[in-house]
Amino acid sequence: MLKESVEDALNEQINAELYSSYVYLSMAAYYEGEGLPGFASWMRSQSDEEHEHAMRLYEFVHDRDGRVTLSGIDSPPTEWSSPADAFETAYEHEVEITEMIDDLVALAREANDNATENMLQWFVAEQVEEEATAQAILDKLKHVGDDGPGLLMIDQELGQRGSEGADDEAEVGELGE
Ligand code: OFO
Repeated sequence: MLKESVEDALNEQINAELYSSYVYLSMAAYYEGEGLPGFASWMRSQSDEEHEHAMRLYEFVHDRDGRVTLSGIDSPPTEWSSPADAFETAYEHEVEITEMIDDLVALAREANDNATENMLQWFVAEQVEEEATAQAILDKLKHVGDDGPGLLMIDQELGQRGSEGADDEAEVGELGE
């Protein structure tokens, strides 16, 4: 049985994960408009992954006999000044989500809710990866600057995420090397 304070915070996190999904979908649309299909496809995969994060929390709340209550999702930004600017936003967004997860862990500890704390450890590890991946791609974008061919090379690389037979995480991981 979930304590009310933990249930409320988990519902808030479900909303934050759905907002993340919305932000990345908005970025996908931006990259489509910029003629960068690889970036767009990467962002669509990221958007799907965020939806899965929300559902992971959804399942957990129900498993603990809690009640999921959905609330309005804020409008995401729709325009960025450059491909790198959008990734800068993605990176900063992930840093904020990490802070939210850390606050949730602290709340679960305070409530002596070991099951929630244990479940959240998956998100703690996931956030390390999310931040590192966004940072690695952002670094690459900063290196290529305004170099068109360099940008197209990254676009091609990002387009491989989730391609048939490829390991999704490995594909992303390679971008950080
Ligand atoms: Fe759900 O990890 Fe990003 O936001």
